[in-house]
Amino acid sequence: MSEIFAKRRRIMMEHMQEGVAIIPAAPVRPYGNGLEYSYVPDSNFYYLTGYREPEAIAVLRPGHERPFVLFVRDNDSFAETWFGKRSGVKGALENYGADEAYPIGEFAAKLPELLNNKPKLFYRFGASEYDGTVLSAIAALRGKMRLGFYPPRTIIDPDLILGELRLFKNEAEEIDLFRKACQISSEAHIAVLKKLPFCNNEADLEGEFYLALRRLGAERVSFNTIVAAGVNGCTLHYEENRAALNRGDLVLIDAGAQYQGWCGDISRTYPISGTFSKEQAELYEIVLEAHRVAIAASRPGTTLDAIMAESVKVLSAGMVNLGFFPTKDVNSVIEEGLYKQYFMHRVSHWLGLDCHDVGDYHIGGKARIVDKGMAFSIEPGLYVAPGSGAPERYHGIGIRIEDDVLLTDNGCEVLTAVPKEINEIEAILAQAKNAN
Ligand SMILES: [Mn+2]
Repeated sequence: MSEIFAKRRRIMMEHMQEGVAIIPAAPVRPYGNGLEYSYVPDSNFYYLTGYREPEAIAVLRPGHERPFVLFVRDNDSFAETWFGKRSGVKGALENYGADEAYPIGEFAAKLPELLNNKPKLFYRFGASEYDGTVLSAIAALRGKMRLGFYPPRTIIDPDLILGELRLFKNEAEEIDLFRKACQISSEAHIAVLKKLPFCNNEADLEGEFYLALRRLGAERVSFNTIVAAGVNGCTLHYEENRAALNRGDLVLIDAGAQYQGWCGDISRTYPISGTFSKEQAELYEIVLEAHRVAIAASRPGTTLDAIMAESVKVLSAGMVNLGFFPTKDVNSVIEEGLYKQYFMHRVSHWLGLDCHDVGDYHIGGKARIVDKGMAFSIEPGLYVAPGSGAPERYHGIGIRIEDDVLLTDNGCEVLTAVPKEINEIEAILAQAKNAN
């Protein structure tokens, strides 16, 4: 097990100063009769432990001589025959650096002792199945105060610390994994691009993306893949992915791979026929320019709002030129928010162990100043739904172009690399078709 998890626990405990933190693993989520959704570990729990099995709880108690306690599923030969190997208590101690480890079944009984005389409890209510257990332990201690047992009096959301720690990616080891997740996401996108001439349905492209990311070593998609052909591209989170691909339409693919917990998130929009029509190219170049200026603006000292404003300026000016609005005044299109009919989401979200990563976007009610080690998406788009006020020749076109950036000392590193210039995309599609 990498040292990085122990280092993160030390830093977490320095920020806690005192008290005790309870960080549960994500629950298994059942459906149907005895079936389960594919298991996705909780990122806070994983960040601190590197442990990927369900039914586990990490307890951190700074100042204690055995500060890291891990509750885990114990070994069970019957269950392991059905569902695979478990680390067990022994594995928690030997492989995950736990100072003490117990079977998860003992958590409720041990909790009052763990909380006793700790002034602060770092625990997120409403996010796990243990709220009742925690409240019972607090109540039990409250009943014994005259004997010198005191429960925590202050309860704090651990995300106040973990969100800030996870927001900054400054460890070489974690940056390498993050780069790899973005590289796999990029390679899988390129594999899909090369298969496009031979695909007939959105489902084919989704399948090609999944095949590529699994072959490249990723564990899963970072989020449900979006493959949206033609007018489906105007639905921002379209996930049906089963419509026919019609020559003449664009197809918007928003997909990412998760590698050792780290998430890539890339969107590209391609012409199904192999070449962009005049109208498609006009809109595409506007989105691409909005994407370029946002990347150029991504550096320490700015804000996500300021980066977005750069994109919105380009998108709005482009739409004004193409006659999208009754007015030719770009400023009023921006100030009155008219552009939002065609660009209704934000340009960036934090990115990391969660695709929509943690960390506050505002400080004191204002957009926070970004700094080295922060990572986010750059994803402007234009979505011209049929029935909108735009010139009819643009109706049904949806375009998004998304890359992932990590802020450096004085700019940013673009972590993702998939062709996005029109001539590059058309050349690759022509070459792919001819190679077969
Ligand atoms: Mn995104």
